Amino acid sequence: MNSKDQKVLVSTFEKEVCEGLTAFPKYLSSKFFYDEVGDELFQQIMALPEYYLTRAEYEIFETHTSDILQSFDATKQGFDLIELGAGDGKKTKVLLKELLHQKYDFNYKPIDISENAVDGLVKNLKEEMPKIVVQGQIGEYFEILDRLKHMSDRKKVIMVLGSNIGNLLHSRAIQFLKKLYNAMHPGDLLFMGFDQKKHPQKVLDAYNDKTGVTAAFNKNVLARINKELDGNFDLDKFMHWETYDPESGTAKSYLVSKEKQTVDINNLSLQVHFEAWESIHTEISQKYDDDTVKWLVEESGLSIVQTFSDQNNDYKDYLITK
Ligand code: AVJ
Repeated sequence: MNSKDQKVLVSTFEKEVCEGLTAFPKYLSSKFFYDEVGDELFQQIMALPEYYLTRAEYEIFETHTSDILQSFDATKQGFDLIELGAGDGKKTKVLLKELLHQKYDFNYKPIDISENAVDGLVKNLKEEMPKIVVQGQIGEYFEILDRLKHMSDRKKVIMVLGSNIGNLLHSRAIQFLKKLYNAMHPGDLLFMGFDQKKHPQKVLDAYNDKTGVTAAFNKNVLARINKELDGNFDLDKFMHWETYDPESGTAKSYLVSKEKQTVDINNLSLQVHFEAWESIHTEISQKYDDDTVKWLVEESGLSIVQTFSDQNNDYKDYLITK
């Protein structure tokens, strides 16, 4: 085997773990939270009293169902409903039920980075709503977008819910929106959730719950390195730390080493040294306001048509067009 072949065999996970843990300051991408354990922990997060995001978007779907569907397909010409980062599809089911009920002509294409999540959702929909044509796909946002353009010639309504875009820095969010722009034809729609700026304490609490589920979720990336790359992280020697900057609207998650230590990652032949209180940055969860969303959207060549908000104005879904 030559070195080029060998490189191909190195997974993104291996490559990025190596890059992130040898960098200064250290970082790991939040996309690696989501294995089977991580999916389960995220389910628990969505049910936490502190994690308002899911309930707020659920409320929007429940109170504005007809308006939202009307905005998707006013002319009833039929469309493909494509959901990026579908997860368990709990919120989307509210819409799917009503789309069926009102006899809209549509296919549902859920896409997620977690194979586990997509398989579960497709199976579940087969049982609960057998009439819907569902085509699940597994992949990362950026790679999926390249496939999206050629996926069908019907009108597309692309959904990115849960403020999933909040994991991207503004510059990457614009790249992502530009890619969506390229995948869209005029008249196609994008329906996107953006968590809004609010009382800083409320944001901090959402990402630092009392029961420690978020801490376990954050540490799951270390557990994954132990499992998949034969590492020996001692999870008790790290603590979860959350910050929120009300000016930028950026919530950040870290894992902080409680002591000076060295960790082996055998499959990478890597030793990682930590000074006491050294951090690994693991996630950003961006909070927005209308001006910022408008800027991101217009910077990408798209425009906002309409917004839907919960009663508290904690969270907004934006209907966007090319
Ligand atoms: C799924 C990316 C929207 O950032 O709010 C929840 C993930 N991280 N608690 C978020 C998450 C910690 C979540 N997103």
